[in-house]
Amino acid sequence: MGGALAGGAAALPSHAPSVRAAEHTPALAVPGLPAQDRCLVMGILNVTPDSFSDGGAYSSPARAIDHGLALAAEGADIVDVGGESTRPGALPVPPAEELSRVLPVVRELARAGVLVSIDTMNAVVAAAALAAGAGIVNDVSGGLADPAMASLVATAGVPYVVMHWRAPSREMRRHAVYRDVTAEVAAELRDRVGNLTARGVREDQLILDPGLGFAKRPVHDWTLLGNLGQLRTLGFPLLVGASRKSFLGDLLGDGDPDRIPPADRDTATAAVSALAAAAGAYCVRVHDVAGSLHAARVAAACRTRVPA
Ligand code: PMM
Repeated sequence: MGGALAGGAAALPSHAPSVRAAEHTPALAVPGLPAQDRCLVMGILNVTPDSFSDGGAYSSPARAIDHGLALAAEGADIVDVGGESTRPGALPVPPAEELSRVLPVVRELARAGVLVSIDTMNAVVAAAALAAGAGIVNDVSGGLADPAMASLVATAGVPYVVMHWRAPSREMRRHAVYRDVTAEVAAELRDRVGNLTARGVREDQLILDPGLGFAKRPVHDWTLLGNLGQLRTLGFPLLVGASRKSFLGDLLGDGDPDRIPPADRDTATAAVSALAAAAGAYCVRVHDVAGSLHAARVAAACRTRVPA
């Protein structure tokens, strides 16, 4: 019985990749973020009536605050508060509306000692959230949507998540055209870094994100996930946001994502978190914190608990 395993291991070719070999020490520390010997876990808190994955569940401030505290209690290193849905086809939300959704939640979570990131493309919203106690800006447009974002982030000096983005949600589908998605995403992220640092943002503030599902088809999402090592050569910490996304529904529903509702994609999300962490991701952004925290710990243990 046990021989099957031993035999299988002996039969592996010497160049076979192993989880341990693929794991990189998360040596890229980001000032302002917790130092952990594992991939960080960012819990998602969408204070919106219309997000694809949890739309409406936390649209009242009281319910959102309770859920943010629950995410932190589950072990989230960061709670990411967003007030504008970015689902494909979504329309922009006026800044005043976005502010009224997120500010009471950011303020209360920060007061409770939670490390909050503000998920916004709008510099006015980011500035108000930082003033209310947020410690990180997460901008799915990587500074492209609002030209004022770079100088705000440069002045604030906080960690800044720069996601790969090509167009607003209402039109992103038609931008999902690539010849070599990994090379193009890497080049476009490199371009963003150059633009942001030229405007005073420090390199050590930056966390890069391939933007799964944003102007991407499932094949692009899988390719980027499979090539995280190539994106790591950009030299920045990577954040991976796969949680409950359509490419997981597409896989589990055998080509029909609607067969697998977003809330039934958490086990697959945790599997992605384990693989991303093993490939050296710095942070994963997820709805179900407990599953991905276990995944991140397992990936770290494959590196740290193996006797030399
Ligand atoms: N995805 C969504 C929203 N914000 N931020 C980052 N950095 N990366 C992502 O992949 C990302 C994000 C959309 O997903 P949601 O509606 O479940 O929040």
